[in-house]
Amino acid sequence: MSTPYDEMWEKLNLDLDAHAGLLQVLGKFYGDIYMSQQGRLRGMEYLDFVLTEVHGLRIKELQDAKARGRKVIGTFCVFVPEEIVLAADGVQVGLCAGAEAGTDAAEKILPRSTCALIKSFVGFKLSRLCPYIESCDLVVGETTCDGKKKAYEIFADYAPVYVMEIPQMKNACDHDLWRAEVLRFKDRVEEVTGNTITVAKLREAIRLVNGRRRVLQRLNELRAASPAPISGRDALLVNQISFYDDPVRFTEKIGQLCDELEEQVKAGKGVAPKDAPRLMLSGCPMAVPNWKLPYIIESSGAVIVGEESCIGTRNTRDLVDENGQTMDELLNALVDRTMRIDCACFTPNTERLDNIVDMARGLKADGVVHYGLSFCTPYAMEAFKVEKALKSADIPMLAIETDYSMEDVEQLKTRVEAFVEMIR
Ligand code: BJ8
Repeated sequence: MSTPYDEMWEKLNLDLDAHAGLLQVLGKFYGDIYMSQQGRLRGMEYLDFVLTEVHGLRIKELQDAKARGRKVIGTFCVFVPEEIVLAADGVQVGLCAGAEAGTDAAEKILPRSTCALIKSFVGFKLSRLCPYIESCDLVVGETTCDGKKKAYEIFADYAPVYVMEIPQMKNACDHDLWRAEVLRFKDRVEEVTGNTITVAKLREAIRLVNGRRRVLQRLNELRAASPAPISGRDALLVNQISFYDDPVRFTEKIGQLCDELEEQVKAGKGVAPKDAPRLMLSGCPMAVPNWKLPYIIESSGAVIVGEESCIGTRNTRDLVDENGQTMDELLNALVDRTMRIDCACFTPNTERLDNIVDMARGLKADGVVHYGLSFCTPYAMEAFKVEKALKSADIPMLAIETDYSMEDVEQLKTRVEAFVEMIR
């Protein structure tokens, strides 16, 4: 079936047949997991629309922006400072992928024992399935886990890759290293976009991205209410779309969604019964369309009230100080915020343990599901410490390791249902 976007996708060199197959599967998956929910909020219609148009209208917007001279920069990690890209009048898009399509192609150039997130973005590129990657003027990698770091070396044969060095510790010398990297990135972004970043432009970009973080903080705070006013699936979708959508429009729309949520909370209404077990997710990021585990959890009678993840609060918890008057002060503020990110790639990473316990208590979570992608060593290792910290706080934890395939759905269901029953 032809669509109004076929010509655009063809120009982007997508494999049209494989891409049509992907969209068909995505549509069915979305229908089953999202549209089957009862009593959904009005504000979610916007998110449904964005998701339906995620490879259509949004890509058209990116192409139009490119035609006007703006550059598109793709990223895989919340360490990459979007504020710099926006201050240079660029557009930043998240490229992490959460689908199994393309895995076979990826496994021809990567070991099978690579996490699904990495295989997915490499597979999307090799199979010509992702219009975001194909729209990028620059793809920014980073030295976080070993898998990503080495995958970018291979990926550089297929896309214009630039890699930022992320420190592994948080001492003064690591701050200096990261500051130097942020400066190097600023130079590269200015070169790619042809625009000079001024103090005024950077401050404006910081305010814009902070605005988006604030609205997501507001959403997260509303989820502390009982009964839970929004499903975990819908909240995850909001976080996922924050990496693709226009930041101004997204902030406005999510503000409206929060207004609606506030009304729900005032009226004592929720999406699940008041006594439904409240679970929090913690661990690896869940990129679009990775909705498998949230669906299993919420189909077992529990409700998800928070995501301690980069596609969740790890990306929105801290704001950048907006008061800097000079370029130095603003860049220092950017560096300070990013150095508070508690990714498991850091050692030691004790602040993550405190943050998880605080978050679980703040959201009145009855339990935590720790989510690790198979072959992700940093999060798998840290799961043991997380469990210990939660145990001291009397909060039970279930550790799940999985990938993007559907093979283990029944097994996961059994484990999640047993955990939910235990909590009840
Ligand atoms: S700051 S979490 S976005 S690196 S799941 S690819 S760690 S093997 S995604 Fe991440 Fe930045 Fe950290 Fe956040 Fe490696 Fe693990 Fe795969 Fe991962």
